[in-house]
Amino acid sequence: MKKINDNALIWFQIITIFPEMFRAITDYGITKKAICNNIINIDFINPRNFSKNKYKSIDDRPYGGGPGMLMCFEPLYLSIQYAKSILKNATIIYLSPQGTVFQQSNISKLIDKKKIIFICGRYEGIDQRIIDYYVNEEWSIGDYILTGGELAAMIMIDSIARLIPGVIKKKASIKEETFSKNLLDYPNYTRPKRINNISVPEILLSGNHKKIHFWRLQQSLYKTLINRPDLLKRVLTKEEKTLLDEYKKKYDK
Ligand code: 4H6
Repeated sequence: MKKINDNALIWFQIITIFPEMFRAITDYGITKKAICNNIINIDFINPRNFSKNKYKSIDDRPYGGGPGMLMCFEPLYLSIQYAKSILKNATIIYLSPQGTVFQQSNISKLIDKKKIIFICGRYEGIDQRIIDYYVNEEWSIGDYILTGGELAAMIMIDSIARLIPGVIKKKASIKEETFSKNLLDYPNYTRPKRINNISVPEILLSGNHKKIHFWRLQQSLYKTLINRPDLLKRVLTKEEKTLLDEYKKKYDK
């Protein structure tokens, strides 16, 4: 029998007109396993079921004019009330390009909430009164526009799920990650030592753990400097500065 950790159970209630999209996380990999092991639970509410319109429509034109349609207040409001009746005291999250940008450092506070309702917007967005009166947190996954909030919700759930105790086996692999150190990852290699005439860097085969540590740190620092200089705004330690200078001397022209 699999061990079930009741303390860790995080419940996601998702308000979406496209619940089938979420198979990307419910049917594959570690998130699927987390659901099977009762570490996370994902449930759906379709606002279309709350449309009182005879065509089951849930969109309407914006007051003041302009292109496109908006999700109506009522089916969303009724979906939220239903979600809240299932998940008492849940935090209601709305994903939109107007939200605060979601980062790795925001995840732990969300894990502590244990009950989260996601509202997935479609069309050009939703009636502002829902946001003003019923939404607790408005997040964005980054500075780009999607056709709906579903992919954004899945990305948030995936990144939250893997930090829940029991979802990923090795704690070390999480602690060592890019964003906890504010440095990008160093390059990794696995067998064979040589393939298509391409070799693994000699130092990784040396067995000298101290040298390997400094090589990896040097690789991380240089990669970060080139691809994400914004992460290197902090003051470098003397050791980091030395490693970076040494790398630049060797490879920069
Ligand atoms: C809310 C409001 C999230 C949701 C408008 C959602 C990007 C993100 C959406 C919209 C999203 C993000 C609908 C506006 C389509 C543009 C769905 N896009 N849009 N960065 N899209 O987190 O038209």
